[in-house]
Amino acid sequence: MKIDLADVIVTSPDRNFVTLKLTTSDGHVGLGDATVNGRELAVVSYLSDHVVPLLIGSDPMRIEDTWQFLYRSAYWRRGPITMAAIAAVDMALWDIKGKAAGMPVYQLLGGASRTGLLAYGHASGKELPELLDSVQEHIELGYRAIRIQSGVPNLKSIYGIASQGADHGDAELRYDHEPARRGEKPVEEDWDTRAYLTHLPGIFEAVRGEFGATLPLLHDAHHRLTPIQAARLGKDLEPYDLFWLEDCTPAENQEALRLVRQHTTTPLAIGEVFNTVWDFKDLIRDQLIDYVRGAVTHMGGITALKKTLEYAAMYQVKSGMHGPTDISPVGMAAAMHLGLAIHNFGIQEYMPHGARTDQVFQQTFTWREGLLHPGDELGLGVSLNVDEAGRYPYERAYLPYNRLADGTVHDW
Ligand code: KDG
Ligand code: MG
Repeated sequence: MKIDLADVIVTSPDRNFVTLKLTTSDGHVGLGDATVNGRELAVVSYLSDHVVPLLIGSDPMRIEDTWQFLYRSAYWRRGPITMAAIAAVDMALWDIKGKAAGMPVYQLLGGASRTGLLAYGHASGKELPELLDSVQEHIELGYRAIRIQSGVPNLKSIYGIASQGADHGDAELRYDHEPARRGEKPVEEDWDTRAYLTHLPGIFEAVRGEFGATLPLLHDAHHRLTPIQAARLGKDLEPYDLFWLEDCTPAENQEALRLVRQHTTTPLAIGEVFNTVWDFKDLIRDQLIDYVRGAVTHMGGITALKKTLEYAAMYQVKSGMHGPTDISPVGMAAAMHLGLAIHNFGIQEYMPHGARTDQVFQQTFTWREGLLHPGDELGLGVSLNVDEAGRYPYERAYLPYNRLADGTVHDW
């Protein structure tokens, strides 16, 4: 069997997605997700100009060898664009291997370690009543774990608040499901760490007061704090028993987490913007985190994230794979197959994709009683309707960015 065709497909049904489609000489099709939100065309070029010519004629069964070849032969290693491109190839090859073997991918990875994947959804509100309603809605939707994001007094617009979609002129779009805005320039938002740190503990107190002590609650600080601010937040949230505090500091400085860890027992999750095991290595070895947020799409594929999670398992660190809507249905399927198979699964982030996206990508996963399951179709279980994809050409879109009151650019 040889790889005959490699197509890079860009489609923008509800948002931009980059998908690699490999077709083999005996007719198997494999799909891989290569979406990097706001930088999609860079991955398109990396794949089309540099990777596709290397794949044509090669053996699709050699997943590990292809990964090592693409990673090492480029000489220039790591980075979000390179690793998303490698991830797409890797996913597509697992998809093909599953179809050729007559098995869903999770069977190739060792088989199911559980009946389904605990998933968390996003509750949010500009004000407390909107947030409490949103938590209730998520409970009714079947979520057994819920992320809590709240507006902050005097800040117009911040990451993670669903109803801000309407403020940005698109009532159909939940802002937390799609913070990237179509347009020529990124939207500017505002930030005030002091106001946030003062406000948030009261929000968690109110949520616990309304919904009780047992519901697992999560929160995303989205890289905006210094280590000592993050340490204070972790301590202040201890009475509310969080499942995790996510991305409390910018992810580049691994050492920052040591300071946070020394001060708080609030569990820590990090790594949605990480690309390789090297970004996680010290954090895992020194047990500075509890959950690995890496996505299959951004960590170089199933092959690489599986190894990272096996290393994490030695330190009782669990998976918490990134699953916003900018991970395509193909990337989500890969996450579900991997999460079902590994022993140290923790939780899966899950936001449903929009209706147009579901027309472009036919999915076979199930969502029952708060648990996801990738289904038992061969391979990853996702197919792509190329004609439907063609109806939605790429549209330039950027993630927002933050400025402080004095105009300084701040982490978003
Ligand atoms: O593209 C950026 C989003 O994926 C990110 O902002 C979402 O932080 C996020 C999360 O935890 O889902
Ligand atoms: Mg996050």
